[in-house]
Amino acid sequence: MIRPILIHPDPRLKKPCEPIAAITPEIVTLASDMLQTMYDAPGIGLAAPQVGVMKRLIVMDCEKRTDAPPQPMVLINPVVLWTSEELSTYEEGCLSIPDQYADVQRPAEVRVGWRDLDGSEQERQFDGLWATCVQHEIDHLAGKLFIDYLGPLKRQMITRKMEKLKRELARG
Ligand code: K1U
Ligand code: ZN
Repeated sequence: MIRPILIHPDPRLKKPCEPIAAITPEIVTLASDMLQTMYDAPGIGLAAPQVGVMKRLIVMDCEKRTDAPPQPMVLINPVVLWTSEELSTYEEGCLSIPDQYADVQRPAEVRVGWRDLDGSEQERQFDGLWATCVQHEIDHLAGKLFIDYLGPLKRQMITRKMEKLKRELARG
């Protein structure tokens, strides 16, 4: 099932999420719905608070080659274990801030630990777009958006555009 994506500003996008204590059938359904929602958008990542669920779960697929098989990933309770000193800049977007893009500088490589849907502990080092995306998604779980890395004027300009968009969408 495709779930509606919350648009900034929304208080749920600013709150920290709760860890997942047990992988229940509801969590399995949430992960499946989030992958469907991400591919439908389309996007390369999605965090549970973006669909209004305040739990530490993210999904990603940053495979860019159109001839390669999809590489869906589900990360439960992800934590950043290590970040590189080297930084990289990427023009980020966000499905909760449609059609707005800005350069964000982040560590070029990160090591992340998480549980998969079987409950097994996983650990992996990410680089390139995967590293940018996993950091963007883990930020969502702490109530942080990519616009929080921008200066106050740029952030306010984007927020005002989103308030206008939400008023227009509400009017139908
Ligand atoms: O978390 C989100 O809002 C999803 C977001 C992830 C992201 C994008 C860019 C840098 C870091 C994290 C998106 O997927 S925005 C859409 C997007 O980037 C995209 C859409 C279609 C094809 C390729 C990329
Ligand atoms: Zn986002």
